[in-house]
Amino acid sequence: MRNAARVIWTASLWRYAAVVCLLGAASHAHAQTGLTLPFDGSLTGTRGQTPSSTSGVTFAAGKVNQAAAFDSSDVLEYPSATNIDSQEGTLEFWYKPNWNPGTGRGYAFCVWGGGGGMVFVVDGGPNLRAIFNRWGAEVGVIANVSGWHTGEWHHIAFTWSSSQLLLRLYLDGALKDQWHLSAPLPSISGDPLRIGSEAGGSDADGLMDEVSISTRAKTSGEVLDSYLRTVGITGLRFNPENLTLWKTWWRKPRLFAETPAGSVELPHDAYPLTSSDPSVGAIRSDNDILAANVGTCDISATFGGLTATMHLTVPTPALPEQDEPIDPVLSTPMAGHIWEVPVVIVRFIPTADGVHVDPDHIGPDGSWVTVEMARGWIDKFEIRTKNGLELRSRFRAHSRPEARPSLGYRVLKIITFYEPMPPYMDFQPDASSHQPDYDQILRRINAEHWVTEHNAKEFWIWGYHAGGIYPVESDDGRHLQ
Ligand SMILES: [Ca+2]
Repeated sequence: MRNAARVIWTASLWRYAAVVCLLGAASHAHAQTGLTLPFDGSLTGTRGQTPSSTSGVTFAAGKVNQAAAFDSSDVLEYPSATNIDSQEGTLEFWYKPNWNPGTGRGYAFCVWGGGGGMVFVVDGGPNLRAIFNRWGAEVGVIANVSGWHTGEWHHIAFTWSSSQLLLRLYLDGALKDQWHLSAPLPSISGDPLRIGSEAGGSDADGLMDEVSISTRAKTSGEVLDSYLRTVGITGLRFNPENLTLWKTWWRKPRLFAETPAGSVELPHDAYPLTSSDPSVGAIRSDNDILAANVGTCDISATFGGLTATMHLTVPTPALPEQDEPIDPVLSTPMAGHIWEVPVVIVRFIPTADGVHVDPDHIGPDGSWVTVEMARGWIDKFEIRTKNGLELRSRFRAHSRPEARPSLGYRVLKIITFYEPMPPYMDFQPDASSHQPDYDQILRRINAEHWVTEHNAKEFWIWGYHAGGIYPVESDDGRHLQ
């Protein structure tokens, strides 16, 4: 068994050469603090630490060689000095529950300190959670685990950092919860540090393996590396592998590691991107892709010695963007107005052939709509919108015919893009429909210039509600009545 584990280590070392280099300073082999418990037939830590008290703990086949088995009468305690730090730390381990959700009882993995101390448990929910400053102003992180099943291994990691004022909880390599502290954590003094049970209380009721406590908060990339190093990567892929971005759009790609336990999305800071043609697909400093020019290129990412490639297409619009003539009704605020409201208007009319509005973006019901029809409708709606907003800004006009419009709208510019709207992908990226990415739209038209140089107070954006886009809606449609 030991030889088998060494093979896994060796095989994964070349895969993770890049990551391991980054982690060199934190390598367990050289750590002077922390507690690493392989539980391979022994309760002794890798620095030679022996339990200060133990009874009843047995060993069973583990995730890596053997694991420690805990049930209700078991005790396993270590001195806390140099093994754990109250201000900065990471607790990570593999866990195989002996139970299915629905028991309503709690399970304890690690406990240090009484009042002001820290506990790592599953509650009756069942929720995996850490509680810090116990019995004081408690703070913590939590993740529901009602999808667990008895006999399944899971990788669990908690990090805490008073210097970053941050608590984090990871499950199977992925960040599940975080909490921003308003103050440093309380210091904890005294012994013992309990593993696998809380004396006189809950126990882990299952197997714990490869328990590692370090005295600094590991990064998301390091936690993921711990997880993947054990499960092994069988492949690396982008999703999607073919990406279309219109010129000026930017996007964080999504990279997944395939493992025997399923696919895991890698955090963006865990892999560098390269472009086969930066004049088409530029890699920006925050590791996203900017569609700099029309064309195609390949974007690649390397992680753990594997490389994934996606094909980027930056299409040529069927029609070039257009500065529209502005009707004098739109460029002239209503007579008698009190406040002027300068406006910039942006229109998105996606078209594949330059004649019809693209049914892919407005839905099959709109296949008969031509670009010219859509333009004509928007022309009318703009005038109607301006008049509606101005007329309804007359204070108590129902009884005061002399009431002046408070607002007088002046349209400064109208620009039409014959392209889809950029979707906002940072929120619920797996959803089939997204709100428009207003940041990308406003930056594209240099909204800052219109605000600072021309005093623009509103931006009107004409789009559509189909083809993967759902705009933010409000009741302001009443102005159109
Ligand atoms: Ca082990």
